[in-house]
Amino acid sequence: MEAPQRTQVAIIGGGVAGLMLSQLLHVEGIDCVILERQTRVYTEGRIRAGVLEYGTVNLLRRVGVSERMDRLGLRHEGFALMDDGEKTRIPLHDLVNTDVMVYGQTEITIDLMDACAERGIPLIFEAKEVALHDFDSAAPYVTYIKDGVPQRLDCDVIAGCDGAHGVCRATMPDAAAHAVEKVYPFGWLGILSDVPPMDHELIYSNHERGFALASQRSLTRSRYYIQCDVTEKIEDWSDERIWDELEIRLGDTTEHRITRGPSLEKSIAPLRSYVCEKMQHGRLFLAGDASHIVPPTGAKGLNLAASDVYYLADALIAHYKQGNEAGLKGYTDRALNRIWKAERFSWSMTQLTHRFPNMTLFDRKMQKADLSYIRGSVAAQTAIAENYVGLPY
Ligand code: RFL
Ligand code: PHB
Repeated sequence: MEAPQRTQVAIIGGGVAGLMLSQLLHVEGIDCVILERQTRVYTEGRIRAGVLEYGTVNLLRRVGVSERMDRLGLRHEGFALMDDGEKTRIPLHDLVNTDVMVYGQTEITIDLMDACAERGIPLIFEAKEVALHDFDSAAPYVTYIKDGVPQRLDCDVIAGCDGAHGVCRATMPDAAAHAVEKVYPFGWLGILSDVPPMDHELIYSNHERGFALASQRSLTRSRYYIQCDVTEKIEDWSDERIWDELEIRLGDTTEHRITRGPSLEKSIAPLRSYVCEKMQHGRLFLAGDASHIVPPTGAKGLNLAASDVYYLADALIAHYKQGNEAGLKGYTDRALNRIWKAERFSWSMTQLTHRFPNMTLFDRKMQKADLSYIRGSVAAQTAIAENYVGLPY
């Protein structure tokens, strides 16, 4: 065992939650160390979110990590809901005077990792067998293996930012008893390709063959998804088969034409809603996917990770700067209040846009009526818009 290291906040997980938290603490002079299980190349290669709420954009600006995003990100003033080919645009900007930013999670991860390197924030890759100790005492510590050598990190607080399959929630006492879950009977098959997007805005389409989404990463890189069975194998989906299906579900007209190209990445992700309502115990605090999952339909996962760590950083700053413990005590309640609203929005967008197995005619009529109401009501569109751009925090 190497001599113990010491920091104020030990952050487990170098995804968006952990990296963003490190920056929020660093600008306030609070020390932290990030322990990440994977290599840098692996973490940068994961293709995930693409839509940033205004609050997430502002957080990146606040910590001074927005130069590339402000230069390369695309401001979107609206998006479309399509049902059996009939399109309804939700004009976000006109309705709530706010846009969203299309800028990939991969790029944010690169920007935040670069900022850690520039600012001297220790980010330790390939930290294996991370284990949490004594977090119900005033002297917690974390052990891990780096390059085959056992290490010990003493700290004041442990931030569990290690995603849905990490060690922190698994170590949280009683977490399972506080979990609320809904599993959806389908997944999303995603394809990334260097071709121009079919439209300048996102299109969420409800089609009789299932849901499809036309998204993008830039003016030359498209990201598409189709609803599929969770038992499907990605090997059975050639690029051509995916493009054929997208053309059917999204329509292919002279106005909106899908440009085909070779896939850079293809994967299938299951959809679920999950909340672990126990987000803290003693000196251990969970944030991001470590404590909740949303179906991607509302584009909320990464954005919730950002608002969680905003609340956690706020509480830690009050603790260190003013000796005020109220923020840390109230962290779970404050975070859950926003989490459940994002869960509701993601669930309702999923209900509205997907074809469920065993759906009855009544269920389908409800989708149709819902969309017809949205189409004719500024109030309904405004409710969607304010959730999509992100509720304030
Ligand atoms: P992450 O990104 O999973 O990061 C957790 C990190 O912890 C590491 N780790 C460990 N490190 C040390 N020791 C251990 N024992 C560890 N176990 C795990 C992992 O290697 C990893 O680096 O969680 P975080 O930071 O909470 O961020 C959450 C977001 O990544 C996630 O919510 C979003 O990607 C969800 N999501 C979307 N969110 C949006 O806001 N907008 C979107 O448009 C959007 N689209 C999506 C999505 C997720 C998708 N998939 C693949 C589920 C689209 C898809 C297809
Ligand atoms: C994406 O571009 O990956 C994306 C966009 C919007 C969503 C989900 C995913 O709702």
